[in-house]
Amino acid sequence: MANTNKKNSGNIKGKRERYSNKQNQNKSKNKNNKRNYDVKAQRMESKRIRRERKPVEDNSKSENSQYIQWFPGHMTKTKRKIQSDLKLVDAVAEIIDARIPVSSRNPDLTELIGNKPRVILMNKCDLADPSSTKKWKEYFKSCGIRAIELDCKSGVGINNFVSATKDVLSDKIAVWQSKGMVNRSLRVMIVGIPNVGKSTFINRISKTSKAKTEDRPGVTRGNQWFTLSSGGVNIDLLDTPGVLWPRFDDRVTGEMLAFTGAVKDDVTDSEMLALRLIEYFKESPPKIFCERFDLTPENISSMPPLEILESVAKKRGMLISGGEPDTLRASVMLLDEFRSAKLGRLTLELP
Ligand SMILES: Nc1nc2c(ncn2[C@@H]2O[C@H](COP(=O)(O)OP(=O)(O)OP(=O)(O)O)[C@@H](O)[C@H]2O)c(=O)[nH]1
Ligand SMILES: [Mg+2]
Repeated sequence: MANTNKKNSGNIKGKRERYSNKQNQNKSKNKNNKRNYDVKAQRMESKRIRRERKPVEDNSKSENSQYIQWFPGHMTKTKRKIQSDLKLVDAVAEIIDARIPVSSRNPDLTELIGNKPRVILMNKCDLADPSSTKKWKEYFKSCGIRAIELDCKSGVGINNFVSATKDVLSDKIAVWQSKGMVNRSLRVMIVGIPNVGKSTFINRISKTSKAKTEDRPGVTRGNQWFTLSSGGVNIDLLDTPGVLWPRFDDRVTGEMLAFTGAVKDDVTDSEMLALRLIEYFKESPPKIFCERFDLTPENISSMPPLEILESVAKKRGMLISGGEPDTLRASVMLLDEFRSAKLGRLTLELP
């Protein structure tokens, strides 16, 4: 801890300068970065997802780089396995994070899934802003995509899964019935980015704890079948490891995935990440954030993010030798509080 404090104190001035340089650099990039997420047909989705995340200049080699990337070797293997197992399933359930419905959709998966009937499960709704979730649900509906809201922690919305899956498989089910296959199981592959709740969903719907879950990305390491019965229907669910894609199309996507815990914390700089989160808060300061740290919306819009972070550290008594605010500890705490919705139920991306 002493080492961390020393390092922290020595770096604060440098960080301040680096951060303000980076902010200036990014101002113009952010304009170009504005995403226009307007998918009209499911067929062309993956291409659109890529196109709509406009690529920005690669700054990954610059000193102030926060271009987050995480694509360990096992994800390449997982993609291959998903591709080969797709022929075994009738439908795919793509689990996304209700707080970041754009960034939590892996364009590579969308491409792999192709025309396979698919349901989108907007999970972690308990952490997202309810009115934004409603807008997303309407948005997906307008695109002809079946999407349901889920909170796998409490089980809210779980009962809608079977009816949604039956809906997208209605043609196939009619064919099976005409052939007298009345009790045929529905085979569904569960896919999504890491840590989004795929295994938790399987445990919740099967009322067991057979699938391993943990609050960190990369827990499930291989495809695994689970057989269950729900709402009088036999279902075979295939749990898969979370997959990201080899190169995020822009800086924002990496940040969103890091804010929500889909990317390993080891590959990110907590302070830079917390400062970026504070920047997002500037647009519309969350009420609970203001209350928790004795800040007003006016403070938040006028103060530089680093000053806000310092005031958060002071408010929590997080100081290093010499009375300087411990911005590293405050950053870790802030990200943790965002992830657990202690700063309120916040959705970072709107349709
Ligand atoms: N608040 C909240 N937490 C959830 C929800 N669903 C899952 N979680 C938590 O999210 C964390 C990750 O869940 P997992 O089920 O392991 O996620 P996964 O998608 O299987 O992750 P990988 O196997 O690593 O790809 C766990 O701590 C879960 O308790 C939800 O709806 N709400
Ligand atoms: Mg898992």
